[in-house]
Formats: sequence, structure tokens, C-alpha cells
Amino acid sequence: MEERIKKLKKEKNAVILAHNYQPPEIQDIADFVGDSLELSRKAASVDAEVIVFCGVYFMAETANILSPEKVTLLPDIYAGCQLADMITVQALREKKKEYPGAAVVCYVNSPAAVKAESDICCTSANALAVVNSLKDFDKIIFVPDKNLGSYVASKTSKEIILWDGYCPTHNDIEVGQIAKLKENYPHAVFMAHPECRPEVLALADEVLGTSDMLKFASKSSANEIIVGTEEGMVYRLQKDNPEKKFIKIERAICKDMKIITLDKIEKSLKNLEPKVVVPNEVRVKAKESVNRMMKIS
Ligand code: CIZ
Repeated sequence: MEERIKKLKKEKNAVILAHNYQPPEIQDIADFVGDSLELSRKAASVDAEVIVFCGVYFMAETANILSPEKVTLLPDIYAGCQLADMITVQALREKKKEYPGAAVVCYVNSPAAVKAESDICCTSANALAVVNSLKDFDKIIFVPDKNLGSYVASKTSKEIILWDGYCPTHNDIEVGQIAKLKENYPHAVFMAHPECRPEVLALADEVLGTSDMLKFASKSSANEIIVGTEEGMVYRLQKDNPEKKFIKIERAICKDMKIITLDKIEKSLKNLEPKVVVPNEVRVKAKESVNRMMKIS
């Protein structure tokens, strides 16, 4: 199947992008593996007509926002994001009415229409820098992840109005699980994703998005690292740093990330479906919000 996928890729002038949370076999056949923003930037810069985005819906949307001239395929159109589904444009408009003087910062894990309705987008890696860059605003509506929002709130002097959204995979990671792992691996460093709950982050040696986890792991002198995020990341870290031991958190699995299969990639390349297309009026506004972020990081 891998050979057939490679052949189809050539025929269609396509490139395969895989998120850090994708299953091993998908990461292994991808041309690039990374976080959602790295991949969308790659989608925009690469010389290909077709992007096969192995990730979830909002990520394929972001790729399409940045490069509408290319065909963006999501091999399973039902690969959604429960966090992104916890906000709608209508609900955000209501919240804006409640806080008329506030700026809206939206985490990249949000629908394109919510990005279009926001002042600026952010990732887990740059959320604090983005919030602090808004010099004219003391109040920020931060959507949709309450855990990332409260982490930012703990590091800034601005007032952060939280949205009641969360990533179930990260939110379900429990203090007890971390305590047990720390007991079993007393010399391990614990790095946690800011989508984890505050009490889990309180136990972390480092709070990092996936791109920064990779940088940290390669530079750190620690030989054992507990990885407080989705388990696909453990595969990526182990592959890049074979001499170190990476310890996963049991049950930290995003089911949506795992519904992409080699079989679906092959079908998708054959039929050039299912496509993700962001309507132009949404795309233009969402791109402004993404571009403002890119100027900062
Ligand atoms: O932006 C991404 O790719 C996500 C969802 C998380 C991260 O930290 O990379």
C-alpha cells in the first residue's frame, strides 16, 4: 500500500502532511510531520497541487485558509476536534456583546468561522506572546480552551475571560497518573501540554506545545521524559531521540486523530476527495487573524 500511495502522490503532484498526534504508520509515510501551524505553513510553501492533511478538520481548514489555490484533502472528513466543536460563531458574538472593550484571541483549535470572528489567532506555543502583544487591550476573551486560557492568565497581567471549552484527551489526564509515573521514574522530567488542567500543569517541569516539546527533548540532559500530551507525540519524540526514554500517559489518545488510515489516504489520493474548502468570505477574514499571529511569532 505504501508503494501505491507513493505512486499516486507522484501522479497527483501531492504532498502528505501528518500531525504529531497521528499514528506511527501515518507519520512514517508523511513528507512532513509537525504541529498544525508548521504544517499549514509547509502546505503554503511547498511546490505541490494537492495537500493530503492527516490530522483533524480545523487543521485542514487552516491549510486551506493559507493556500486556497491548492486542493486540500482530509482522508476522513469525520476527523473532527471536540475542542473546536465547543464554540460557535453565534455564541462568540454573544460573548463579545458582554465584553465590548475586549479583544478576542482564538486558539488554532477552532473552526475557521470563529477565527474569522476573532482579532487574532494563537497556538499553544505562542499564546502568551500573542496576548501580550495586544498593547491596546487590558481585557482578552480567550477561546475556546479554558486550560490554555488559564495558563496564559497565570502569566500575564491582562484580564482573561475564559471560554468553557477543553480538549477531552488532555483534560482527562489526572494528577494521580502523573504522581504514579513520577514515583516509578524518579529521575524523569515531566513536560505537559498547556491544554492539561491547572493542577496537572502545577506538577510540570516544563509546559510546552508539541513543537517546543521536540526542541526541549533534543536539548535536555534528562534521559527520561514523561510526555503529558496525546500519545502520538511519544512516537515522534522517540523516533527523533532514540537514546532517550519517553514515557506516555495511559489513555491519552485522541480518537479523531486515529481514524486516518493508510487505506483512506490511498482512496483520498485516487479520488481527490474529501476536500476541505473554506468559503471565501470566511477565509479572507480568518486569514487576517492567522496572519496577525504570524507577524508575532
Ligand atoms: O497546534 C497544534 O498542532 C496542536 C493542536 C497542539 C500543539 O501543541 O502542537
